[in-house]
Amino acid sequence: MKVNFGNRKAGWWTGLRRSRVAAQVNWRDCAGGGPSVRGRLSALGLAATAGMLAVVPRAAGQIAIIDYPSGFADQSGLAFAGSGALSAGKLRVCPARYGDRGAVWARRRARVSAGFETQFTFRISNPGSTPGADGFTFAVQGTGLGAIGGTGGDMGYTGIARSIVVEFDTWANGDGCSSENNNHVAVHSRGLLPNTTCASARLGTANVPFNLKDGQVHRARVSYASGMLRVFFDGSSSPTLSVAVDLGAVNGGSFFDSSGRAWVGFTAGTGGAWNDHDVLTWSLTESDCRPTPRITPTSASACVGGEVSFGVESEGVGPFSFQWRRNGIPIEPVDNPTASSSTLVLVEVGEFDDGIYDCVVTNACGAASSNAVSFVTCACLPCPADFNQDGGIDGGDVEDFFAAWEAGDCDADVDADGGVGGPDTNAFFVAWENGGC
Ligand SMILES: [Ca+2]
Ligand SMILES: [Ca+2]
Ligand SMILES: [Ca+2]
Repeated sequence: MKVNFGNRKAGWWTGLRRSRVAAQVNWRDCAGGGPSVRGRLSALGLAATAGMLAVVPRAAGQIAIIDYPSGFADQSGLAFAGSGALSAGKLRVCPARYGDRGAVWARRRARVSAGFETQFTFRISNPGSTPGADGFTFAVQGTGLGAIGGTGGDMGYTGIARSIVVEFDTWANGDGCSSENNNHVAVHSRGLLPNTTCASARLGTANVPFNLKDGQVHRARVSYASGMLRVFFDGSSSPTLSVAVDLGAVNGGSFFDSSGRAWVGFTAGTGGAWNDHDVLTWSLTESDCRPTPRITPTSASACVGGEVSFGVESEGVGPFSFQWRRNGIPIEPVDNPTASSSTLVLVEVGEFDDGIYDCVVTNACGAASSNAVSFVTCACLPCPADFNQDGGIDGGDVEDFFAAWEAGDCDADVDADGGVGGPDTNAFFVAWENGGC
């Protein structure tokens, strides 16, 4: 290596050194001793923050998929069966007339397998000269939008295979089926087999603390979480009925599709006595069961030619698939086979690898992106005195060193401690004044 002492300007760099040290103090004050990658990423026009990417990590919680908070003016998302119909902005699931039945289903299937919550207001009214009958159900089924069951005490659901219902029963049939009394709530399912109001399908039952067919508007809430189906009334936080049931394996069978979804809606029936069975508002949220990917470490650097790896971990139900991205652009597995695995490995790294990385993780519930992490390559010069690597040691090296140092570029990490700070200037000048490495 040629050492060019001729270009050294005694005194010039000493003053520069003092001013740069002062600048360094300010930098550390402002940046709080931030990571060495900051400067390089800034030069790339990037910021090491998660918000930079178009897709942000998801928040755990519920996804609203059915939302009719003030009626059903728009019925495009609904399917009707039997005598189910829209009536003045309400769902008239079954009208007040002799021997009828009806059903209304949301056209969009709900992913109820991982948990859901639904709320609806209902009114059972207009009995005419009869005592009023027979009741209605909130139903979950894997049969189809045309699903409809029997009339009368069958409440529009007896006969629907692959279904589970919460029945609101207003008539004591006295035939061993739906016969508890004329004011109860119960859960019925036979898994893949056709459902029935009879005891063979009864998973739980309870009396309702008010008169279901009093002609007033009532609110029901049905939740399913952690293997427990619960029914609440009129804003109460105490469930009227709680039933332990695995919706994915009732009688050993599942009525979900491969994504854990099923149709949800209402059925109702009338017989020798009748009511209007109306649903006035309805909402349903499904539990967000997408992955929750998290990458560690959140930033990394490596010497040019070195290797680095990022791992992503995710809670939720597998199996998972992975797609790593650099600066928001998917990395093709043909270019890097680890881009479709849980650990991204970058080998023989160079500045072309610098950037922001994240990973999109997908399971049966959908896709979610991880936090964003930053990566930058560092020169890790074997001879930092010749900072610009032109073969000579002179003022040009001082200038280039301080340009990198001010930018926080990890190339200026001369003492190789992982950060860019005051000790690096000392380390640089020790090497530079010695005129070699
Ligand atoms: Ca009944
Ligand atoms: Ca040089
Ligand atoms: Ca350093």
